[in-house]
Amino acid sequence: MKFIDEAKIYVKAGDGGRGCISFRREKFVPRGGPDGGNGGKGGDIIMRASESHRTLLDLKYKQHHRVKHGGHGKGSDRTGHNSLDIEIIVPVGTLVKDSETGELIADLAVDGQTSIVAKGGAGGKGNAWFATSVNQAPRYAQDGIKGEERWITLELKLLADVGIIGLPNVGKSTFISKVSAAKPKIADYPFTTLVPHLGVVRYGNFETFVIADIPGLIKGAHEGMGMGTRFLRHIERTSVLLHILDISHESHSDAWQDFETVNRELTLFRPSLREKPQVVAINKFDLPLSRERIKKEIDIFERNGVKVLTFSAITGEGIDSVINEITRKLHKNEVT
Ligand SMILES: Nc1nc2c(ncn2[C@@H]2O[C@H](COP(=O)(O)OP(=O)(O)OP(=O)(O)O)[C@@H](O)[C@H]2O)c(=O)[nH]1
Ligand SMILES: [Mg+2]
Repeated sequence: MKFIDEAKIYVKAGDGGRGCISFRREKFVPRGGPDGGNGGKGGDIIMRASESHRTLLDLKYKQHHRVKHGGHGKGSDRTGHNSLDIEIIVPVGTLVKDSETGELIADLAVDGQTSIVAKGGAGGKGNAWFATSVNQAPRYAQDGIKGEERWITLELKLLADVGIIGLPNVGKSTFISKVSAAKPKIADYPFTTLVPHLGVVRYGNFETFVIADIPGLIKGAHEGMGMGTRFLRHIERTSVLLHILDISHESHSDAWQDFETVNRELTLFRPSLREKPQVVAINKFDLPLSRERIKKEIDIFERNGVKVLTFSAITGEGIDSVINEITRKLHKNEVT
């Protein structure tokens, strides 16, 4: 399924039905009183978050959403019927904004949560409603109120506790596939991962956290290099980042520089992302070249006051310590 995390749609709620002007006509009643019924209410447009939806793809194909107007009032005091609401299902984590003003209408962060994004108009009153002792035969009725209409922008920001960051090819997807049931594509070339993937990690007795694997970042990503930085929004709601590094390839310069490159892109995208606690870990520790170089690399990080772990996403060595460090930081975040 295609992963779409942005959409712009037009919503128009139902207009209220017209009130009716009518007078009773019955046998043997020469001048019957007013009996024009009220118009029915126009239906609302409601947005509902659902765990069963993962993308905004449906809304790319259907951009206009209109609700029918409420039924018009009729004679014999008959009220027009209310028109039915329309429900638009979106993935959990969808932000709804007014396209014109940018105002946040709703943050649908919980399964089943709903928000009315366009309110239907009330029906107009029929002439029967206006009858009083001094005006027993009013010859007027109201039109229904117009239903709200607007363009809205939907932005999906996945909900995860932990986000994995790093240069391309460092083993981010291999890690998530090892620790969760998520199965993103893994390959020995950069930019294998094109869209975010979520995985649920089980640890301790019955505890879990959600981790997000995103495309790799490179220098200049904020200017659109590589995959750019737009997918970084999907880790904006995380509380901890796992920063994976790789020192195994021949041409590798130094891990500290890679670490700084990725962090700089985070800062340029949004400074608050750089402030999230990071667990820093060097992958591919099964490879001799990685082991050979490790001491020098760790020294540099230590001098800069950054703790570094080592692991191998393929053999599994060191993965437990990485998970422990992540959960320690997650729990620390909860307390403070
Ligand atoms: N030897 C070894 N190879 C690994 C390890 N982890 C990942 N790899 C290999 O590194 C390559 C890249 O792995 P991916 O998991 O696709 O890397 P990624 O960081 O998700 O890459 P992008 O999605 O392109 O950013 C693949 O060929 C993996 O098999 C490891 O622990 N040891
Ligand atoms: Mg990947």
